[in-house]
Amino acid sequence: MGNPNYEKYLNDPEELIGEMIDGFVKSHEDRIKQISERAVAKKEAPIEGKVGVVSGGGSGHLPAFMGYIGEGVLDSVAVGDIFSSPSVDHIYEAIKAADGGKGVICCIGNFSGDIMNFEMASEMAEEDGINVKTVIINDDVASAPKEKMEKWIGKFLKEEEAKEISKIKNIKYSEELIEYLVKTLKENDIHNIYLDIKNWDIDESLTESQKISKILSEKYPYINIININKKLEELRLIKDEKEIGLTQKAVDITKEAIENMMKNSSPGMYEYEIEAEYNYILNKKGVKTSFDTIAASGRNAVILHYVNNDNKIQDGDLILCDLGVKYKEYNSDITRTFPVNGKFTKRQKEVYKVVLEANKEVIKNAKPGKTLNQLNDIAKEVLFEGCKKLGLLVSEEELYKYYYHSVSHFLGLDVHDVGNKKINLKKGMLITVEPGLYIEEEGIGIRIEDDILITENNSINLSQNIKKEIKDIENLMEK
Ligand SMILES: [Mn+2]
Repeated sequence: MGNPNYEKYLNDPEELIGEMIDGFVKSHEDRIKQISERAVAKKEAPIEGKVGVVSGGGSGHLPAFMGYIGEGVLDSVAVGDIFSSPSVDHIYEAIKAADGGKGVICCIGNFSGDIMNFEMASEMAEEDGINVKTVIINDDVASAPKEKMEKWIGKFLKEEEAKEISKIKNIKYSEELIEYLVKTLKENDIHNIYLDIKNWDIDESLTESQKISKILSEKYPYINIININKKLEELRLIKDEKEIGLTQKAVDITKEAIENMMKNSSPGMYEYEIEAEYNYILNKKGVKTSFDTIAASGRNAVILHYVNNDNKIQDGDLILCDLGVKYKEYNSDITRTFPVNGKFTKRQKEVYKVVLEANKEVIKNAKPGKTLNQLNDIAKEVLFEGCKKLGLLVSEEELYKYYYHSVSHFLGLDVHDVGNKKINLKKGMLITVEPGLYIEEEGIGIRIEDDILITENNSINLSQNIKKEIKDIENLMEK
């Protein structure tokens, strides 16, 4: 977002909002009722007064906002800097949700690809009898001449072109966001603004929502600025069917790519060559990794975040591959460990079986009511008993030598998604289960990681089809 330019607005107010204001105001009574009902249901203090929302600087909160609007908790939404490339589905959801709330939609996209998504989404909406009201596009697309930059990164979209392509009449640049917002506030007597403000370190630069907060509190001190970050995090924790579907899709592509790695690896290859077998499938599907791929052979596997992947793999080595796929903003996070020559040694099998047992035991216990900390305790118990049998340990205190991370984290829009390890698991949460053992002196590092959906009474392993039994891996790798 560029210069807010609100002075200009104060001196020369323009008609920026149009027809949506009427609906916005009329629907106000119902909205407040719904907000209060939901608040009571959630045993929270009701939100009073009209509600506006601005987001910015969060990571992937857009779907959560949509959920909020869809459920009538919030009236309007202005979303900034969340996705540089919102998908058609997300835009469509936003349009639908904002229609229900008679609110404003301000989505920010970058290049023509995004505006095409807007077009598709608004067409879908129109078919459903919903009117698209406002779209704000990034000021990267703004009026200033950018011919020089266009030679480097492609054409910028002009306002008129965006209107033409998207058929959306009300198109604005994001540098107009503040004045647009201020006008909406004034004309509608809004006094609560919900901002998505994450707690950043003091030396980090201001996020968009912090900048907006600063401007508003300076110029409009009567407005309450309320941080909605925590609420959004709560919403993000519970995934709806669509989000689960997207994650499953990410997992399914991961499966295909891992199996391609397993089938095509042999001693003497470099770790990056095995990584390339993974990337090959992702590239063919037009998706990206959800984080830097770890392909760590032999002794490298005891380093948790080894991403150099430049070592030559020796015959007899295991290779630990921790990797994921990002599919429409949702992530998989999977680890498999396999023998590069296709056959586990006796010792490798012994250690592998311990880790696999821990993986299965934790998955069995991943259900509503449990916490991630409790799951980690279960992992530690199994790993400790296993280490005793392997002749590695005598006391539980020593386990940290061979197992030094924790067994689970939440998964979602971020690979390490929001949520802390003390809360009780609930239906709709997505977690990883990833026990490991790292025996440096033997050059063995093994981790087995699956993505688990918590259900009503139990859980579903979204990655259950990705081979992890010793015989299945060996069969798959048989040349
Ligand atoms: Mn993980």
